Amino acid sequence: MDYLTMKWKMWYKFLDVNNDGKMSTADTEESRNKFTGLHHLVDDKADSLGSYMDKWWNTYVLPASGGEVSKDEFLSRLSASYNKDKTAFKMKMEKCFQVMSNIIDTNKDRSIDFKEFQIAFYAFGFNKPKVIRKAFKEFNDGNMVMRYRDIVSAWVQFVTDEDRSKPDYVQEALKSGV
Ligand SMILES: [Ca+2]
Ligand SMILES: [Ca+2]
Repeated sequence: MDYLTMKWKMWYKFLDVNNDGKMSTADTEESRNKFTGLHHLVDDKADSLGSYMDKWWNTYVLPASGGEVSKDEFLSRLSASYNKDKTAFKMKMEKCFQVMSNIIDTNKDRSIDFKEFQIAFYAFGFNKPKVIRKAFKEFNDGNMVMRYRDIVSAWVQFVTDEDRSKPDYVQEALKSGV
């Protein structure tokens, strides 16, 4: 459990996009603006992707009403949900990263290319080009694009797997840069 809690703390830090020490709607806004700006999305496309992104935040990491969540609240919420029903927790996290994959796949070809991958990290305030490049290579096994299911399974492993003997790519990447 300690290992998982440590990874959830890293996730919290990653989600604190503006680095003010707490996760809140300000992070939702910051990530949405960075994401639409870096992809040069305008008008309807920016609005619709922006609203998907807001919905992701309010469904999976913030309370439905928005607001803010302290690190302690975030950890206790995750651990309560995890301990109540591990299978349900895992399914929820699968949905969480499936929805996110769909958002970051801006050209909608059902795969994530390097540009989409990089902008997704930048949108969350993770500005480490070398780490991102390395993660992309490790993740995708030398292909030019990544499949949703590889991204989803890596993130699901990061947030649900207690086994510290398995290599954890997301943890490795975040460790060297959050
Ligand atoms: Ca913040
Ligand atoms: Ca794509």
